Amino acid sequence: MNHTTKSGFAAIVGKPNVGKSSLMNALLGEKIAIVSSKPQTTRTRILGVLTDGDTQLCFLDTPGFHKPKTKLSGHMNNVVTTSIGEVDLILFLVEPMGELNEQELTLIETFKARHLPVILVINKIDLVTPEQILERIGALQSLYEFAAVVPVSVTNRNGVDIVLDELKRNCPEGPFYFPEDTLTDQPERTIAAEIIREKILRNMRDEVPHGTAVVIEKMRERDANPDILDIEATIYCERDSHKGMVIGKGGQMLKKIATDARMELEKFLDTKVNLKCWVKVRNDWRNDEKAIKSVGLTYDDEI
Ligand SMILES: Nc1nc2c(ncn2[C@@H]2O[C@H](COP(=O)(O)OP(=O)(O)OP(=O)(O)O)[C@@H](O)[C@H]2O)c(=O)[nH]1
Ligand SMILES: [Mg+2]
Repeated sequence: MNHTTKSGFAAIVGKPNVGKSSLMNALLGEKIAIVSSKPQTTRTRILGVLTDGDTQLCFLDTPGFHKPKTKLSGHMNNVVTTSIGEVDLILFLVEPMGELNEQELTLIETFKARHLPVILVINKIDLVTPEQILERIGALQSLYEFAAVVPVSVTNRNGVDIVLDELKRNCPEGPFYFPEDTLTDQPERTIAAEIIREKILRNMRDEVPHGTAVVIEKMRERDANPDILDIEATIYCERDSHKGMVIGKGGQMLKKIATDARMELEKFLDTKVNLKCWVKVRNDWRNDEKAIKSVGLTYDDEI
C-alpha cells in the first residue's frame, strides 16, 4: 500500500483560563478534559486523539503556564515545558485583549529555541471588537513568526474548523501512533475523578477548590445488579476549615457536587451510577511531594 498518512503531536499551551481544554474538547467533538471559569483547572497532561481521514492529530492539553506558588504548581509548569519539548506542533492560545504576561513571553522564548511551527489562536473573540482583534494580531506578530494566526471563539464554535485545517496543513507525514478509534489514554477512573473535581470547581468559590484532589477508591458494577455502577471517591482538601465548606451546611454542598457529578458520569459512562463521596483533610498536600504522588499528580516524563 502506497498511501501517505500524516500524524503529529500538538501541545496546547498558554496562560491559565484562556480556553485550552475547551478548544481541545471542541476539536475532538467530545469532552475529555474538564473546564471551569477558574484558572488552573487542568493539572496534568491530557492526551486527546483525533483521526480524520489520512491525518492523526494527537493533542496534549496542558496546565496553564503560571508563576508557581506550590510544589504542585511547579509540577504543572514542568508538564508544559516538557510537552513543548516533545511535540511536532504547538497551539498557542492567548486572550483577545490585555498585555501578554511574563509567562506568555517566556513561552514565546521557548518556541524560538525549538523552531517548531506555532499556530497562534486568539480565543474568546466574542468578547472584543474586530478592530481589537486586528490590533492583537499585529502586536503578537511582531513577537514571533507564527505558522498561522487564527481568531477563534470556542464558545460560539467560530474558527475551530480553521484551526483544524491549519493543524492538518502543518502536520508532518508519518504513520498513525494510535488505533483510529482512540480518543484518549485516560482511564475511566481518572476521568471520573476529574468530573468530580470539575463540579467542586464550578460549585465552590475562592481558594477551596484549588486545594482539592479527588481519588476514586472503587468503581465496580454491582454484583446484584450489573446495570448499576458503584463509585466511591475521596475528596482531599488541605485544611479542616475547607473540609467543612466542601461538606456545607447540613451536607448541602457535598450533595450538590455529588449530584452534578453523578449526572455527568451517567451520561459519560452510559450507565446508572451510585456515587458516594467522602471528604478528608491532608494538610497542605500541595506542598507535600508524597501526597502529590499519592493523588496521581506527579509529573511523568513519558508520553
Ligand atoms: N467568552 C468565552 N469564554 C470562553 C471561550 N472559550 C472558553 N471560554 C471559557 O473560559 C473558561 C476557561 O476555559 P478552560 O477551557 O477551562 O481554560 P484552560 O485554558 O484550559 O484553563 P486552565 O486549565 O486553568 O489552564 C471557561 O469558563 C470557558 O467556558 C470563548 O471562546 N469565549
Ligand atoms: Mg485546562
